[in-house]
Amino acid sequence: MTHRTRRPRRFLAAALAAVSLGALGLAAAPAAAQEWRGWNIHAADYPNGQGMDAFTRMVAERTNNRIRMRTFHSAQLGQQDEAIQQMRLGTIDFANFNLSPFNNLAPSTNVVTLPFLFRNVAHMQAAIDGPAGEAIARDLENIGIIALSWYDAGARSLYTVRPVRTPADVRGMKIRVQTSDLWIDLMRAMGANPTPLPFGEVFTSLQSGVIDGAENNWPSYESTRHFEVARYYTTTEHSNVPEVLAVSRQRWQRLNEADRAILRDAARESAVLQRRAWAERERVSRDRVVAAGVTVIEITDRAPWAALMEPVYAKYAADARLAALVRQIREMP
Ligand code: BDP
Repeated sequence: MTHRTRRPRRFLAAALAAVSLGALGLAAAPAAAQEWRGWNIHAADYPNGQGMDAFTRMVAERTNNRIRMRTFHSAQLGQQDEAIQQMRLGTIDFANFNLSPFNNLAPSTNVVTLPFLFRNVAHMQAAIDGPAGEAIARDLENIGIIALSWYDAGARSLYTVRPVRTPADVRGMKIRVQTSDLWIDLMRAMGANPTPLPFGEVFTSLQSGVIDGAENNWPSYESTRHFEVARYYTTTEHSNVPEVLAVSRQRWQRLNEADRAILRDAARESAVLQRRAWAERERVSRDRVVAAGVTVIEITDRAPWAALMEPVYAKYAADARLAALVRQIREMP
């Protein structure tokens, strides 16, 4: 009896709360007058920061400052996984993310993370600007994130405190990975002991011996100064996972078609710029670390490494939709 009478009251209270929240929302400053908050894990002068700053400049110009955006560089708004959550909640409005931290949330991002999938940068770009990008954009939209354009992130390789020349050398090493099941399995398949950690904790973890190494592209290895602690870079080039420039769905839903087109165009133009800056920065970063005395171990035959990756494909490219996408990517000219 009490149960029955209470229920409607509770419902009414919830409904009233929702109504007053709505009223609060309406009473707040109009969306157009607000400054959008953007997240970037890297420093402002990193190619991605340059791309994001160009994006926000173009949007401001083309909307006569109706849409004002500010990028908080150097992970000022938190580490990657928190930033993704914040973006889904709408407290971060735009961001540049690597696609691997979405592996457990957006299935098709696993495909572009897969080891030794792309033949070269052009192949990766054709896939992400084509079928892979379309699939990923759909999956990201389902979790509240609107993909606008794709940024380059080069090839990721191993770097360690002791030299690694063959897969046997990796055995038992504690290697940091991004938070992703695929990455954990990939590193296990290499024989390592995978350790998921936020990007911002890698330096101190290398220093204290919590990990023996990590894996990343030349610019990240250099800009984070990880090379000062992990002195061996082995060019395994095991993954070419690209990045996304994205807007929170909450913001996107409040934009009209004309503004959406402005954002999309600006994002695409910023990607052209980022990709150019990226190619240049890869060379610069490599030169810098070599000048600083890093030992680069060149892997010329990747077949023994790739051979270890079968279980990763068996697990992450088994689903019919993803298997078809992998096939389509492999068959691209
Ligand atoms: C860099 C990506 C960045 C990732 C980082 C990582 O640009 O988004 O957070 O790797 O490994 O290459 O965490």
